[in-house]
Amino acid sequence: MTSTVFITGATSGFGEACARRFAEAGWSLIITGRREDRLNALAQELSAKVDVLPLAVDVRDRKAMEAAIGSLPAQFSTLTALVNNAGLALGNDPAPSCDLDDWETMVDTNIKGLLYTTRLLLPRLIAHGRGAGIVNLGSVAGSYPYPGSHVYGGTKAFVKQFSLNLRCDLQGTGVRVTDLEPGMCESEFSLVRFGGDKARYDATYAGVEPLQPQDIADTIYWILTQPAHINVNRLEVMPVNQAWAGFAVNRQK
Ligand code: NDP
Ligand code: 8X3
Repeated sequence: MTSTVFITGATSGFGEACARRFAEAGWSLIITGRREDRLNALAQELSAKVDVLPLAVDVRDRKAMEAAIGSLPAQFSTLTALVNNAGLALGNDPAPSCDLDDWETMVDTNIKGLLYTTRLLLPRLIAHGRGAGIVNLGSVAGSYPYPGSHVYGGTKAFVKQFSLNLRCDLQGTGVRVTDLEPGMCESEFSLVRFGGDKARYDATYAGVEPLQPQDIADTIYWILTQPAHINVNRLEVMPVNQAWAGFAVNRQK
């Protein structure tokens, strides 16, 4: 039987690389994202190899998600895998000067969107049972604090704990859950974070040799194709040139 993966945020970065990686391995794809033109172009390209269903939907829109998932064709009554990838960071200014709308958008996308997708697809993953799996895109920002990470890091800490908690509730179903926690990876992520500022994007990655979306797609594919008795709980991946800084100490004059 052909395996099927549902990937959120497949219009760029990790999600797009993932769609290509799984198509290469012959999996059927359900791909989502808001930018319909990109989604349809990817679907058209990959449908030369595998079955692809594009769903142009905003993960923050609970009703639209319910409608899209509720009307999946019968062939998708079971799902092998879910990659909860859609997400974003907005800005990295200090908390007191942040826009509350940006904070809300991160919470709505990275937390609530991931929850809607997960809850709505759980019955199909459980129907597949043994060998099915969920990979949630957490981040090193969910474990290590840094200035300007505030809500973004907070959403990824939620994703980590939710993933571990979900594992407990899925005991006996055969469905695996992984929190994948990448460090710096070169993608549109930084263009989105810095409001399209290409100079800040370039400065972010300059001289680092950051991870590439293909690296993360290969890791996700590896996680989801482990033997059915193995659950990768959490996996941190960083570029060699990224590590941790020390504690910040404020010295009184
Ligand atoms: P990109 O900006 O390249 O891709 C983000 C994807 O999410 C796009 O396809 C975008 O599609 C989709 N998306 C964003 N908001 C929504 C929404 N409201 N509804 C539906 N889709 C949405 O970023 P990356 O590929 O780098 O990031 C993917 C995930 O990995 C994110 O969760 C990010 O937090 C996480 N991550 C990224 C790291 C990095 O350094 N790049 C490191 C660690 C984690 P569209 O705009 O078309 O809707
Ligand atoms: C994004 C990785 O290092 O920019 O999740 O916080 S980092």
